[in-house]
Amino acid sequence: MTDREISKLTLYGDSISGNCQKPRWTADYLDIDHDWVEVDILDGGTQTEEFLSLNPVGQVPIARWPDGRVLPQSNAIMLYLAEGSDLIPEDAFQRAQMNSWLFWEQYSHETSIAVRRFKKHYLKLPDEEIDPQLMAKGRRALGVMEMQLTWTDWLVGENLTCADIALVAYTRVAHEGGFDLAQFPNVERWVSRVEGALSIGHAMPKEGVTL
Ligand SMILES: N[C@@H](CCC(=O)N[C@@H](CS)C(=O)NCC(=O)O)C(=O)O
Repeated sequence: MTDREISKLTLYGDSISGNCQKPRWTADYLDIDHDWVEVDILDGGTQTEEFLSLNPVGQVPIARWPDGRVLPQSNAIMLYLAEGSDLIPEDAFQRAQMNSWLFWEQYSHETSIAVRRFKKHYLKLPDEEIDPQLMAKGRRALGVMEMQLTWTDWLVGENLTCADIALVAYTRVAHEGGFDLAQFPNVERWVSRVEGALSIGHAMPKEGVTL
């Protein structure tokens, strides 16, 4: 993997991971030419010596450039790729609001919704073996988004920003973690809006997932 010759921006990620989709969707949306290298997290792909030499933390996504630069962390990669584009508000306060959602996503949303999804959908753990706090915390997070999206179409400002991309990543597949998005109708409508803006398929509950 490290020996691989790269001639352009290369994103390493696992397609089942919302975190990994964030930089990929951003690059696609902005027409940034890139290669994608699939790294299977369930098969230990992030723990090989080769991968650890790129990211000692042992996590995807990472972005790598031909000049040797490597950048981990989904939101950092997304922000770097989106620099100067309409995905980042020009107004300083709106930019701060976008960042506020991004920090919240990593602390309060991803840590409940993505974690419960991983345990339920991928590790196939029965509900009794999953920390009940994850459901409670995830529902609280969806409630916060529902409140915001009752008043606005996008999380910040009048159009799609990095905040929407970050938050939609796991919200659109929340049903795989046992969350019922029908109870959050404004969030449900926003998911379709963001999926439409990004030209990605709709992750339909009960009909499998299009990532
Ligand atoms: N805060 C990081 C989280 C990255 C993360 O948790 N990556 C997971 C996939 S979603 C991973 O690589 N897990 C494999 C492992 O820990 O071995 C980000 O947003 O990029």
